[in-house]
Amino acid sequence: MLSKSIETALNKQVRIEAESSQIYLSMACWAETKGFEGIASFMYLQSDEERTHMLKLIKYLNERGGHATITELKAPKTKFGDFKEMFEELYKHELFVSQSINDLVHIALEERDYATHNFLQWYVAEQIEEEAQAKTILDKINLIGDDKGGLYLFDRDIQQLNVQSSVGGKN
Ligand code: OFO
Repeated sequence: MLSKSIETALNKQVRIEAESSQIYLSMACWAETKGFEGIASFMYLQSDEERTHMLKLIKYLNERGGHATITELKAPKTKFGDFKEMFEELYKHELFVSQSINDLVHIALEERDYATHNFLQWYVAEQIEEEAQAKTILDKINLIGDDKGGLYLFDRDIQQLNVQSSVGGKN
């Protein structure tokens, strides 16, 4: 049985994962309208992943005697100055999510809720992966700078990341 404070904290994370999904969906749309199919499909996939993160929390909440509550979400940004700006935001957002997961882990330990603590370890590992991936992409984008040809190749190469993530069986 979940305590009220754990239930509230997990529900806050449900919302963060849902907002993450919307943020990446919006990035996918922006990239697609700019004609960057590779980046767009990478972002669509990221958006789907965030939804699975949200659902995993929802299931856990409901199965452990809590109630997952679905709320309205903050509207994501719809336009970006350039891809560098967009990927910087993605990286910053992942850092924010990691912090939020760390806070949750902290609350679980304080409450001596070891089941929730154990459940959250999946998210701790996931965030390490997501942060690293976002950082790798950002480093590449910084190397490319304003080079249009480089961006074209990057758009093609990022498809590889999609394939690797699905082969790696994330989620
Ligand atoms: Fe939910 O993993 Fe990224 O944010």
